[in-house]
Amino acid sequence: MNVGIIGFARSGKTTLFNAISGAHAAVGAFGSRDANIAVIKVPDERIDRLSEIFKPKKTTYAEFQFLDIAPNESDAEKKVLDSASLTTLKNSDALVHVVRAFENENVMHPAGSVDPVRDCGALEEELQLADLIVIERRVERLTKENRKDAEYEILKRCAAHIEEGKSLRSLELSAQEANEIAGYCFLSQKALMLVGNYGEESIGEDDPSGLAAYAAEHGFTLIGLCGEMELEIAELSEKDRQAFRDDLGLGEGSRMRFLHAAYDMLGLISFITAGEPEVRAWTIRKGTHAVDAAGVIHSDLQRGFIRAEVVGYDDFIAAGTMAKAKEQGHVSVEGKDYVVCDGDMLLIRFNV
Ligand SMILES: Nc1nc2c(ncn2[C@@H]2O[C@H](COP(=O)(O)OP(=O)(O)OP(=O)(O)O)[C@@H](O)[C@H]2O)c(=O)[nH]1
Ligand SMILES: [Mg+2]
Repeated sequence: MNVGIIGFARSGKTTLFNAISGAHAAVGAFGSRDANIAVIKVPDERIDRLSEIFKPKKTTYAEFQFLDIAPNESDAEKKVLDSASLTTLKNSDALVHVVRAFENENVMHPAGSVDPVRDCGALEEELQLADLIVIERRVERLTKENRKDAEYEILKRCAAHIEEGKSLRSLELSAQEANEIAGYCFLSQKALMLVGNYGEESIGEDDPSGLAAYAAEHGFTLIGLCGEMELEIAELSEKDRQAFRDDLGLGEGSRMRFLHAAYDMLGLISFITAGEPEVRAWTIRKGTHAVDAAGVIHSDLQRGFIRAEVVGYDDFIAAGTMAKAKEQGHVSVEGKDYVVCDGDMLLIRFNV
């Protein structure tokens, strides 16, 4: 999973990136001119527990890759994203828009004032326009070649949708139509989560900037946090961290809240493989069939799939060992079409 962090210059992208990844990328005016990249392991108590039981040679957590997009400072038009960033983001599975909601007169906002709802609209529009340019170029080409085929029809529909001021995310497509345009990796079609970066003074206040109402109206997942404080906390020792959070009434760490929200937004779940060589979590979308889950592990397992032996994590823990779980009838034998559930422990039988 690859998540692109975008937002206006000085909105706190790098601050958030550091807080969730434990990286130490430079913030403020000295920030990098290139995107920062970090891979973070998704904490998972189930994997911890299974590692204790199986004592594997290797333990592997699910991973998220984060890309902290550098601000566009060259462009006279004051776009948030330059063309290099737009290209980079095509490979992202989802976008996170860090919206500045903190006041700080020492930190300039490129638009001159702090207005979260305005910034959300502006960024959406940029993503839409970037898609529209791609669409128009392609439509022109198809028209020249006199190819008014299925692709042409669907692109025309996409263009009309954007011209109404809407993102492709909200365009209803059949599976076949979605497939037809998947190769374009349209930016306004990607799942997008909002992170409101609030000032310390806003902690505990209800929707101080109107961002929550905006998110609800447009169906965006929103998490609110105070980036600067989260970063300070992230740099404390583990012991001090929770005490500090409890003191301030901050609840779960930004990293966990962020990851949970991202998992939800993307409709992701984890399944597990456990054995002596390795205990490992794998990330898939909800609704994935066993044969496709096998493919996430290795293409051979997908190609030569025979069956999956499945036990839910809780059932396994209750039984204590695989043999007992079998005895108690908790291990089922499933075919290709079995829909994998969160926490399923899978053993794929295959033959190539
Ligand atoms: N008061 C306050 N300042 C913040 C907060 N988050 C970030 N800042 C400050 O705002 C400045 C910009 O933060 P960055 O994290 O570098 O923002 P950015 O979006 O990565 O900026 P660019 O990479 O230049 O686009 C830094 O001086 C931060 O310390 C916050 O929650 N509250
Ligand atoms: Mg930055």
